[in-house]
Amino acid sequence: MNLKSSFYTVTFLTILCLFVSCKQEHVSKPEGLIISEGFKNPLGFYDATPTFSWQLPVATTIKSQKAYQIVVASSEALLPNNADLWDSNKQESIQSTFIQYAGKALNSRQKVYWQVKYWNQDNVASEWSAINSFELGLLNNSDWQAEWIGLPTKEEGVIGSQENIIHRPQYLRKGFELTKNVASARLYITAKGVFDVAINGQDVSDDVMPPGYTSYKKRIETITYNVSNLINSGKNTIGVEVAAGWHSGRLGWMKSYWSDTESPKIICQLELTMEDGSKEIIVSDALWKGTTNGPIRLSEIYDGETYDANLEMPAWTTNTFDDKNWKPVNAFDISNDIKLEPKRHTTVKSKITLETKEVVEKDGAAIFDLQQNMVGVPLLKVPMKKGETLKIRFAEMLSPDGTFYTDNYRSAQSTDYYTASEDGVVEWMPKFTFHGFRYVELSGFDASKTPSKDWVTGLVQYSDFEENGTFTSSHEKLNQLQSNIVWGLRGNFFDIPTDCPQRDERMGWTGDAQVFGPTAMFNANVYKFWASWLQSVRESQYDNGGIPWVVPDVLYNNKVSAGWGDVCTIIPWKIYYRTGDKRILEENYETMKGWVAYHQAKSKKFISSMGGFADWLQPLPANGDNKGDTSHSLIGTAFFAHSAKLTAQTAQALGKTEDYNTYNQLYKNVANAFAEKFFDEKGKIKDVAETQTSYLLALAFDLLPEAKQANAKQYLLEKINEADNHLRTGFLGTPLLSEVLDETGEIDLMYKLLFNETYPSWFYSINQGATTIWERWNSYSKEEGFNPMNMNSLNHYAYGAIGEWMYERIAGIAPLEPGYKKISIAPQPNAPLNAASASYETPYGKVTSSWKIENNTFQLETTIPPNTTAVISIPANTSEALLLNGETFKDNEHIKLTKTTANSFEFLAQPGTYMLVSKF
Ligand code: RAM
Repeated sequence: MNLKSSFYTVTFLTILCLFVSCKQEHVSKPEGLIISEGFKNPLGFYDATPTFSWQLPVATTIKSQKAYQIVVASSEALLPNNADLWDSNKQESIQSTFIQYAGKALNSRQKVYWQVKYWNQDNVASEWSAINSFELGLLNNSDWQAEWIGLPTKEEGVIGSQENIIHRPQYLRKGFELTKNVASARLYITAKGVFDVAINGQDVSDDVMPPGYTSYKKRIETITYNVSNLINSGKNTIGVEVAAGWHSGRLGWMKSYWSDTESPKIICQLELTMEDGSKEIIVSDALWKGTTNGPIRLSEIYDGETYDANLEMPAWTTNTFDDKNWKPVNAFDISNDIKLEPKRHTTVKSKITLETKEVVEKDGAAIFDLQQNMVGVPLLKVPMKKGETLKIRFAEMLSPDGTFYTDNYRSAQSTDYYTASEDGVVEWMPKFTFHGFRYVELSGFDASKTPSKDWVTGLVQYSDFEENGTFTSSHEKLNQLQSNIVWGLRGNFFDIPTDCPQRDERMGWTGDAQVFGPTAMFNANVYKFWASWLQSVRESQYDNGGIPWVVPDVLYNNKVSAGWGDVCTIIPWKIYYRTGDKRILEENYETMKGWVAYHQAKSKKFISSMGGFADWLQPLPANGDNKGDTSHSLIGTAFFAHSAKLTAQTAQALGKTEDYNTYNQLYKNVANAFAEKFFDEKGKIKDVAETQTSYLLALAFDLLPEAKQANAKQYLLEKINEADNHLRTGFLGTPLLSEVLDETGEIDLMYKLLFNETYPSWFYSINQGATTIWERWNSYSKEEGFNPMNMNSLNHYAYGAIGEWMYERIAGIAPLEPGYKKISIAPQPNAPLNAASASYETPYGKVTSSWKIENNTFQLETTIPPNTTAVISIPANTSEALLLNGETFKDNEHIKLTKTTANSFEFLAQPGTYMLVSKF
């Protein structure tokens, strides 16, 4: 090569490099980094082998990922080039979610830093992401040097409203002295009960009723707090309040359980790293002191809280307080039977504030209306006279005469009391209880003052997750339904998924969870919430494979119900489909198999005799039974087949071919037996009651041979028609209505059912003033008042299961492949709607679908996130023009027309935003 040509070569290469690096500059760094089930930079993390996920930023240069590299190190300074824990190296892979950590083993307390970069579709590398971190909690019981401590409250012999033992809340404290300066401090803590902790007079956190509710006999969750800023060199004091909570309080209806409860206790370990690098540790032990003579006299989840300000102990969590009259606590070794594990989802917090909208005075009391049924506590700012007691009552609704409707709280007293120690405005909220209410009634306040709205504010409390899906439409009542669904979610995700949040129940009913789970996953970022509860489900499974009615199991009655226990196959599968994370399948696979074996044990020749709650609360049952009209055996057999099928699908996803064959064959055998036993050769129900739900189960779970299917569908339509085009379905049938009618092309009919205003229908309760989903289709009516049954929750999310169809089919956003790697945008417009839209945070980023009908055109605007593709389908008169972003549609690199029928266009779209307009 001569000088001149090498000059040209160098120049050419320089220009090329400039061009490439110029291009590289446009490939911005990954965003939205999370680990495992959706944690951002967590502290006290539970998972020593996490997965890593990130999102590609929205930019025209970024369509998809070709490769990635993750680096993990023990300090920030080592990143990205000297990762000492793990360097994945460049991996040719489109996967940007749930990549398994495969580096050095990580230990309790370890803080780990990580970063990721990716190569886009043109193999151009992005910049490195921001550095993220996670710090592990105490992963093993052997990490604990502390002991369980507490006072023997059981011996105090205080008896509650249902002859239950009341454990008075305890105040526990300990002073300690440090000679060196603290560089960093971690407090590891939990309770058999619920706790609140302060150090040197300052609250450690705003968590509500930690640690939350697990299968306490198997596992108690621990919480980690960064308390570096609260500890001084010299004297310090830590103080912990502990109340009965779920662990030692009244729960369920098992008297034997309440009377047998252990006195509440705490365990905590304050680990300090001093500035000189030395370590110190302060633990809960027999040297702590305690009292039950503090201001919280009583605290029960169902019954409420009683507070006496005369017993306040100012500054009891500071060094100046004298605890000479307090008693030494009892201390107990931790046992290995109960695992202490870092909490694997987020604690409950006060998330939303609701102002009072209206105040009325009645018989010397003041009633505050928040105009929204909610769950949490009131924040009170009320003028009082010294020595007077404020009585705080709650109700979800008022009776027509303006009095409180509390029959539906059943034995739950749900009443708080506050006794004032001086004249003036009292500011207070209960700490270790929660209520489900729209109305608050106060009596006992300073009668010389006129009640005003600012006396009561509602603090809405639920597990600290973010909402991540939205739905709205052109129809006010449909929007109210969406609002009711979301409020049902907020109200019943109080650390575990509950059936209802207000009466003497509030338990993790498995059937309710099973039907509402998928809708919850759209509305909120609740993967970790479900994964955590599923751990309790696994821990609660009976030895014979049965899954209890409620989880955690406090009924201890060894009873099982078809359609309830199936939560252990249905929810993991639904989560997998929505997230794409196979770990949820791995974790739950053995439980699924155990459950299917239980089904099998309850069946003869594949026909089930399991029984249970059946199509719970079906409206207008012929026999007046809460369990409805559908055959229990038919329901049990249908769920047997369905769980076998989901277990087969799981085996397939996990690459277990032999298991797949076994369970798939089992599903087919059960389905055949089902079709033979319950359907005649034409596909009509035989020998048992013909109900909407029996046809729905058969069709939704794919249990009929093709020859019978079409007819079965016709019989279903006849049943619906007989009911004047109204639903006749309870907990199990209702979620299947939309799925089956949609799949069989009966969109018109589904719209009819959804927009029905008369009983039974979703809008019926809205017409009666519902601001949440009700337990019964007719929990209340303007004509007839409250349903006479006191099992009548006005905040019961089960029928909110319709939400899934609203987002997936009315707005039209659904996964076509696990995790929304491939997305379906296929709205189903129909009268009376002329617009609807939804957005959803997929693991890859935000997807939106927003349509409206205007001047005989159908207009869809949709955004497809990076690293995904979408199949878009829109209704159209396809003989007329089609516009893309205002111009005549032409195939391009981003979007291609793949199919045209007489009344629809179908496209394959790459990431981006598209405005499609068709004649309609
Ligand atoms: C009631 C609740 C719950 C339901 C059970 C069968 O206690 O309504 O929602 O699952 O019954």
